[in-house]
Amino acid sequence: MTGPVVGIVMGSDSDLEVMSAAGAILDKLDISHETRILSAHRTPSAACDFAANAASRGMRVIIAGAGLAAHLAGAMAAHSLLPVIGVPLAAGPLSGFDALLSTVQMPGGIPVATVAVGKAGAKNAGWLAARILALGDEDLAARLLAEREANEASVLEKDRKLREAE
Ligand code: RP5
Repeated sequence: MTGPVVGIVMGSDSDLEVMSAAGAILDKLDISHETRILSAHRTPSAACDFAANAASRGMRVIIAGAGLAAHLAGAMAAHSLLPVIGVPLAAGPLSGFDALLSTVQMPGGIPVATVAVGKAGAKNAGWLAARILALGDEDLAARLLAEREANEASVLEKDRKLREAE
């Protein structure tokens, strides 16, 4: 049995509702994943261990979501050579702007691919992880293409219905 190829980590259980959108995209594309609550600040050793062991456990991408002073994605990138996708979350009075800057403003050499704040970002983290994995997986690339075509058809259908109703 093969293990999860994507690790989804988040700083708190309060992030779970938004971050579950990343897992939903991976489920749709039949990509195995593991979800963990790990904090760069509250559980630094466990977060470090997860990142350090992810590649040897068979993971190929890490998605990390956190709010406030969001250092989780950076901590993942510091302790692993896997591609890390950071999802800034709106968890306080600054509505995610704090987490956006904390996640995106990484020093040179320790990259974090940062997506949008909140649920759109969580979804795109799933899609981006799939695109990375699809580089070495033709079947997954075909599933991604089919999903994009279905999405296009669905929007065009909504447009057609709207015009019909006018
Ligand atoms: C961050 O602090 C977490 O990622 C979360 O977004 C935020 C608030 O956490 P809780 O106080 O709700 O546990 O570390």
